[in-house]
Amino acid sequence: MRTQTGVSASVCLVELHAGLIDSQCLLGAHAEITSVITLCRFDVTHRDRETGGEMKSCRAAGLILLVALLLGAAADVFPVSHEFHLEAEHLQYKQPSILQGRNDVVTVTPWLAPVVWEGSFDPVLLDGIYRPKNISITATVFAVGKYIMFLKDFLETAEQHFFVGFNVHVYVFTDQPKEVPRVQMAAGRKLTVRSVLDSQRWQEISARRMELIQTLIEERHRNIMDYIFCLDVDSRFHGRWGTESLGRLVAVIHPGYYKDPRSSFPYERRPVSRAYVAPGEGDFYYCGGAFGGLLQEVHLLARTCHRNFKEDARNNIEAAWQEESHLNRYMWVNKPSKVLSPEYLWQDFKPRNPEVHIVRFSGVVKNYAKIRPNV
Ligand code: UD2
Repeated sequence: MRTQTGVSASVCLVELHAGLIDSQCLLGAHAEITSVITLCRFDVTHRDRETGGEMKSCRAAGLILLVALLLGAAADVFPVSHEFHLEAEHLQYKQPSILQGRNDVVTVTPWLAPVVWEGSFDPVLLDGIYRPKNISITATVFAVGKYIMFLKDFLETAEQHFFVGFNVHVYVFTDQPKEVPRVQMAAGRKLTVRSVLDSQRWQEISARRMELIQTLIEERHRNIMDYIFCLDVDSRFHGRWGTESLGRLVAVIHPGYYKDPRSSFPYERRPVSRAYVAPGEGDFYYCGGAFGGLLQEVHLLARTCHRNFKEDARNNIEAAWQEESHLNRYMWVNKPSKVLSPEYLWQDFKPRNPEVHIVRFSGVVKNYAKIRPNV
């Protein structure tokens, strides 16, 4: 038991050095470190009794060294979190109020995550907080087969509205790299094209995104404490999508279901699937077309959804809405720390509802039969 705990604490420390785990895991590591120290203490006392003090000095020195190493290592590796350190010195912005504001919508979930609506945040304040941090935002977008036709609009409107003034790195995954349109990008923004294979099934193209997002984070971003958003290509930006959307784990509420009871959400309802959500469970119905958060968090999400999707495939089952179903299951168990209102993924065919003061991003109207490889 001693050995196991020691090993798992060292693994955690190695991961801490590599910057791979988040603050929750840091707390876990701290607990592991504490238990290793406690066990070592027990070891010293116990053996001293057995051998009569002979081993005492060398074991005590070992213990001190271990404690110093562990504490030193922990002090070294505490990441500076974008999430919790919100420094706002000498910024000028509108006085906040807890009496006035949006009263037509709910702006916080029962687990106290903000729900972001126009009027619930101050963009000047938030940009002022995040600009000095020199954060970077990765965006992934897939344009496979005929969906390449949506890419130009997506990229051009992202230039106008998506994290304007911040470092943005867009990754385009496509089977037609030569068809990727040239779009003028502002300083600090860049685009990388990655080749992927086409598929005969749109379900597979859509679902495969989780695996590719997982791999991208593993390959390119192992040590960086920054953010990523994964977005559908058949969409355009119409209004600001910026620092107000940053969070540890971020989900967008689907515009089609936010007025409905959870019993009518299109969750996967077959218990045999790893995406299963039981009757009476689930918070909101979230979009597969937009989600994000800190790299480590999205890595965990993508890895889990991909694993569960593969496990389902082994059992000859495909969840009702592919990776969207797995995402919904994941977000039910692992609550998002920030929820974006349907302003962040509206649908062009839907008239705007009165509570939606601005549409920031929306899915374009498309003829599925014409653009998908299968029906
Ligand atoms: C919903 C989700 C979508 C996904 C899907 C279930 C929203 C707005 N959309 O939309 O994210 O969860 O349900 O699988 O929440 N793609 C291609 N080529 C193809 C087919 C798909 O590149 O031939 C990519 C593309 O980036 C597209 C995305 O996959 O935006 C999702 O496919 P979709 O838009 O056809 O899915 P849809 O409209 O059913």
